[in-house]
Amino acid sequence: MDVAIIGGRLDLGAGRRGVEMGPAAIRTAGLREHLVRLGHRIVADEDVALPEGVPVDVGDPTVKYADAVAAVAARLSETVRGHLVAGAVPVVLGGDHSLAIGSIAGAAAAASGRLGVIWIDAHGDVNTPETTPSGNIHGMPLAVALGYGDARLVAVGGPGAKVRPEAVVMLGLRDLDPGEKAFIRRLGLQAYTMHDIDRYGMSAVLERALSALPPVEALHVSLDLDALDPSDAPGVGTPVPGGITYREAHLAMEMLYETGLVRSVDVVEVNPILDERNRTAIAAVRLVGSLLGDRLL
Ligand code: Z70
Ligand code: MN
Ligand code: MN
Ligand code: MN
Repeated sequence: MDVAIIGGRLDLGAGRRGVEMGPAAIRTAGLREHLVRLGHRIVADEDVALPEGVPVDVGDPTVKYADAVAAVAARLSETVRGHLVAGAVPVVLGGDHSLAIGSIAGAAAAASGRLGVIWIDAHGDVNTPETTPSGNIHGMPLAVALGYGDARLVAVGGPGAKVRPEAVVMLGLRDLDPGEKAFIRRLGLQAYTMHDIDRYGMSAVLERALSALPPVEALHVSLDLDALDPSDAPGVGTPVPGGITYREAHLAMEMLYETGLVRSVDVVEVNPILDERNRTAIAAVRLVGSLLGDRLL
């Protein structure tokens, strides 16, 4: 496969700093070398950051730094769309999860609207300015992709929703705000919590989730490293106990690869300041490998 590595140097969507160094940590953990070893061709390795001249203002406290986040997301959207049209798989390194506003917009544009999104996260990231407890945009990107929230964010990469509710799968949930629970129920999203994974197993949960998806042209996999258990991925801003194991995460990546539909990827929320010996970034590298076809035998 042709792979484009895109560093998303953004932390304004998160409540704490440091996550803008995630791309450097993941590169240092050997992403390029690992993908080359697997037989892929790296066709680009670049960064997307805040355009010069865009003021960094908190602004509305219910949607902090929205102008700056929208500016980065708009750039990322174009970058992702460009690589997809050229036949490469964009791998977006975060950075905070608000980057997914841009990557999903770009992926949707390239899939002519027939996009599926697999959101792997401890959190729902479906808050809106009306429901957010923090004002942090990294708690909102999936709602934005579905067409809900701040107009500046929803407009990134073109007007309106980028994915339909039926084409979304959420996996690994264990820390949802009250407004997020209501949102998930109202839209009827396929949402699998840790309860489901413990009860039925990752394999059965993912099989069911994939078989319930409508026909899609492409899958975008958005992996927040805080979906993993903090014992396997300590370097994240909001560790939540009781998460997906390293083994379950790899199984999920392998099963997603087997669909043959994965066209774009986010690996986000890696915060090297909070990590131990870059373990979380190393896990991220191995997981991207599994998602792009690494086989044990
Ligand atoms: C909470 C909020 C969050 C991380 C997403 C948490 C948001 N639901 N935190 N990803 N790491 O503030 O909206
Ligand atoms: Mn947070
Ligand atoms: Mn997230
Ligand atoms: Mn999260």
